[in-house]
Amino acid sequence: MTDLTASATPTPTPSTATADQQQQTADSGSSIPLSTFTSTSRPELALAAGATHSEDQEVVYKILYFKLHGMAATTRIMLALSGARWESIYPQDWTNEKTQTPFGLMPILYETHPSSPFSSLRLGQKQLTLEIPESEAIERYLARKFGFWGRNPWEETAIHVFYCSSKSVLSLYVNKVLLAFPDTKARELIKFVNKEVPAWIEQHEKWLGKSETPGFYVGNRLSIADIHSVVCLDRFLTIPECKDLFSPEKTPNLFRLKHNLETYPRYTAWITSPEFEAINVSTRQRLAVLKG
Ligand SMILES: N[C@@H](CCC(=O)N[C@@H](CS)C(=O)NCC(=O)O)C(=O)O
Repeated sequence: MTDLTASATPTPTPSTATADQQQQTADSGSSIPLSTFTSTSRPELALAAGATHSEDQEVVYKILYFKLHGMAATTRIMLALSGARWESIYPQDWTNEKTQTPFGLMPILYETHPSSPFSSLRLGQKQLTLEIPESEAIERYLARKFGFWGRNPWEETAIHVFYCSSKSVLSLYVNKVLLAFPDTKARELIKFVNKEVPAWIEQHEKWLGKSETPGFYVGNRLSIADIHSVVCLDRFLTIPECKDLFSPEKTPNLFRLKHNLETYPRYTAWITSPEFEAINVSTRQRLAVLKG
């Protein structure tokens, strides 16, 4: 996807480093951790990834992305809901930092395991940082880890269907509308508002209307489908041309989903935090530029 960034201030980062130097970088605060995706042994990575949230409370997560909601919104919400130690980190000099990331794109999740008793490998002695690129891989990884995924193949599939559907409609908005050439933007927006959003609403309302527990896509547990659809709904509510499509009367089930998520104190704490508000402000500024 095209760069949705605002510009950032330069800070040089070393281009080659030993594992220990990499770890120092991870600990130094301002710079992003250096890449371990292809440089660390597979058993170590698998072991770290397999640790459940409750097994290793000392794990620290960092999510690297621009100071925008964009492709990090759902990940940040899952991290906030999980109760894990986490922080958002932002590029300081993306042009240089980009070359040290797996695909030169964000978001990237860094999961640092400090010295940990459960491992017979290096984790026993040293900390290890797991690096995961690709937004969908990150989201699905965290959904599994934090229990926002299904408990059987049918639940997983239902969750996946609605999660993917919300991902598709959001990426249509970004790619077809926001990033359209100026002469086609207005036409693409009308098509999006008249066709794509109503189709999304119809299927999601229908499914949610038949939920065993109102306010959830599946069962009575929060899932990545619930979270991502609320991200989607919140985004649509900021598009003036979309606003009339939504209301508690017209789309009661999507609003129920949103209100249900708002009953989770950790979620509310995140969306009312100063950092969330700062991300709101820069997202609004960026969208204003892209809308033209
Ligand atoms: N397939 C990737 C796409 C990520 C992507 O396009 N990221 C953009 C920001 S939304 C980016 O990092 N742009 C910076 C650049 O291209 O240098 C994912 O889902 O994570």
